[in-house]
Amino acid sequence: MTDKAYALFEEQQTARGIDVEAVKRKIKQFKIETPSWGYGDSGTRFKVFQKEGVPRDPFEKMEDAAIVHRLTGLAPTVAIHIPWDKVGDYGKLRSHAESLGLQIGAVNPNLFQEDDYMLGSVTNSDAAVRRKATDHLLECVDIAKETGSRDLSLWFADGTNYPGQGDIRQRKNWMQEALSEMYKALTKDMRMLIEYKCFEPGFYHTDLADWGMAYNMALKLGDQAQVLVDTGHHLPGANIEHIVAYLIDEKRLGGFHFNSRKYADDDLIVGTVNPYELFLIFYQILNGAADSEEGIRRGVGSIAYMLDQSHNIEQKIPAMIRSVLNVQSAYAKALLIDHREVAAAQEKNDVLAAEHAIRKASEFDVTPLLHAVREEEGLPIDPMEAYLTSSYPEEIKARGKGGASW
Ligand code: RM4
Ligand code: MN
Ligand code: MN
Repeated sequence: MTDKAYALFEEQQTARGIDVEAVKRKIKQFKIETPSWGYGDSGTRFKVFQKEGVPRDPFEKMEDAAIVHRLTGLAPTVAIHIPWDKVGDYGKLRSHAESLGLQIGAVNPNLFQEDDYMLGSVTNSDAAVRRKATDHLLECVDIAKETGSRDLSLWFADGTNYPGQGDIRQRKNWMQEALSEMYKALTKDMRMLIEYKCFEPGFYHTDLADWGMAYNMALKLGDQAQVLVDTGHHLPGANIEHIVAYLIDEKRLGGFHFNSRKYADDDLIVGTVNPYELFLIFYQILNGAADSEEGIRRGVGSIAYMLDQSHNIEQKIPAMIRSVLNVQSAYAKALLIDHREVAAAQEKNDVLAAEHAIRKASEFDVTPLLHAVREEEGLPIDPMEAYLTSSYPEEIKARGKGGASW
């Protein structure tokens, strides 16, 4: 059944001049990191819901992440959040992950869950709190050494709620001081991915409010500092694709935190609210990498694709499976863009033809293509169904309620 649909797809795409084998190779290479915190209990600011079967510790989070990877082939790395994933022996967590076919991905310092940080962490007016926060950043660099992680993803809740509450310029300098100290502790192969967010929990100002501030900080720090684009961290209407293209051109796009949003930092399953935006993000990435040497020079090949979601009302493992599949299918569609066709339309200033060349790629049904890829990789054709009909959902119920939460 899939054979026939795939044969048609291949014929149709080949006729358009698309190299379907190359597309398949790229799909097979494409990986997405899942966040450990997306497997645990989480909630809104009104309530944390406790679910049956939720992992009780970081080791069990790895086990759930391993299932997602085993069924999709898409998620071989898992980001950790410290201290949510604090363990006595990170070497042990690393070997546990490796025994499950995983690797530990980005290390995320957490500087927002202690009373000391109520008025800021690295930008707190109290030098002792700034010291403590910076020490935590350094601790995370050490953890990254033990876990074999390349990336440190940095998000700061630092900001203010009222005009005059803090000295914005002073805080900017304190931020730079802390990040510079951390930067010096990096080994040559590590990267600092600097995340920005326009508001929340600070509602008047946020110390790193947008990509420009994160980019400026990265420029001051050096080449190992790059910008992390969390798709939920922009003001409504922001053109994220433009930010992506700009950062690629400046060689400073370090990675993504994918999620969907309707209003604010909603952290919903990626690709559910605005799949076209996701597709357009990939268009910019592939455009940056169209000429492969040029792409490599711009660092497009080392972009870290990560999810940053919290699943409050949905089942956690299926939510993660849906998320990685959504990203994969947006990527697959973007691989069907004929960049020569776009360039030819641009050359003629044919606005409608250019837009059409992009959009039509998103309108192809990539299901037969993805089925073929999974078949070739020895993966279940339908990973979601494979999970739901497996014994795993039943087995984890033995963990009971009250697992790890933030
Ligand atoms: C923040 C930000 C960070 C994430 C935390 C949990 O809004 O997106 O990346 O680590 O949430
Ligand atoms: Mn994030
Ligand atoms: Mn966020």
